[in-house]
Amino acid sequence: MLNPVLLGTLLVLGATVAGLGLAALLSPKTSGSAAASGPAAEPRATWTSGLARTRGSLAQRLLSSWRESGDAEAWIASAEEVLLSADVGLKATEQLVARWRQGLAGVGSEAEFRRMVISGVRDALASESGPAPGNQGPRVIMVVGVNGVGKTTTIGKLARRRITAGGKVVLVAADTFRAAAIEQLGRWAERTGADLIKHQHGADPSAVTFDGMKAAKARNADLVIVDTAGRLHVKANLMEEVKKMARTAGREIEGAPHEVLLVIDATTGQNALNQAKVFHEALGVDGVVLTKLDGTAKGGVALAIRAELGLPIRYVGLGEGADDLAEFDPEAFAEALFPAGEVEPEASRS
Ligand SMILES: Nc1nc2c(ncn2[C@@H]2O[C@H](COP(=O)(O)OP(=O)(O)OP(=O)(O)O)[C@@H](O)[C@H]2O)c(=O)[nH]1
Ligand SMILES: [Mg+2]
Repeated sequence: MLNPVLLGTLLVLGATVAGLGLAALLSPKTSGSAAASGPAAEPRATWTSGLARTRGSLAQRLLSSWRESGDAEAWIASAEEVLLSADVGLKATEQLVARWRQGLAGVGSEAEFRRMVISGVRDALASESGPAPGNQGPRVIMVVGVNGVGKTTTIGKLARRRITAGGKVVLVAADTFRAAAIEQLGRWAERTGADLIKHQHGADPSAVTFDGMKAAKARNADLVIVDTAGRLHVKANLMEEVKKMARTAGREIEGAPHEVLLVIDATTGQNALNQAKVFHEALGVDGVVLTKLDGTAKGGVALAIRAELGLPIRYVGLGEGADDLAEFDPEAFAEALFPAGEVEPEASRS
């Protein structure tokens, strides 16, 4: 699928990224890289590698339509099509196109065109609100989402980040519905050095949550992450169960859960939005983790999530490895979508 010019660009860009140490984007800010300190370093995904397929579906098509289109209006019309087919959604498409329409007047060269596209995407994804402020005791994160989206994997990755940064992490196996779920979280606990609090398969998730909170306080953990079962959005009683878990956590640790993270699988594109609405209405989600960006051309859904749900994206999953989680960064996202090497710096539209 990659043409030779793009491939060359990616190689150059990859070398530049390595040279600048931008892979550090993916490591916890307070410490060195886990891959550097761990015995068997896994290849680490980067924004650039993670967004490769979305880049093809979005930025390259925008650029070629700009190269071909005769005037601003013609480009705007084709840009709308490109955005909609790349799962950006109607609302975000309208917003982006309005931004770009304003910016187009001053654009002469491809390099200027690239800057305009990037700043539009970055501004569309920017969010004012950061994570909720810390509390005295352990910080509690509940991770929710439909089945298979990457909740448990994300929890493992979050544990890895915190532990690499010197923190103590307790994982709570409150997905007691699926037989293998407890063992899966257990493997992540072993792999990352987190503590695991678990009950038997089929146990009451709130009872596990209660024990998890008690253990976190007793062991002076600074982060507790609660794994929950998928399929909740279609089962009212299960959604009630998550609410009960949240109340249980709040009774044991002040302000808990401090963050409810909704995990969304980017490969499901626009469908993910409907799930997200259901969860948000029922639970009051604080932020989104967008997983599997590496495997999809539908990364444009990040823009739809931001525009249609108004929820900040907190993290993105860029691969299956323990280190393949990046704190969401609108600038890095937009730049990786449209690397500098993709345009001819001096070229203007023919
Ligand atoms: N490529 C890629 N795969 C991912 C990513 N995140 C998770 N996965 C894979 O997605 C699959 C499902 O992940 P889980 O973490 O088990 O998903 P879950 O939401 O906990 O699933 P349930 O517990 O069944 O609801 C696994 O094979 C993961 O390795 C990612 O960012 N990139
Ligand atoms: Mg799971």
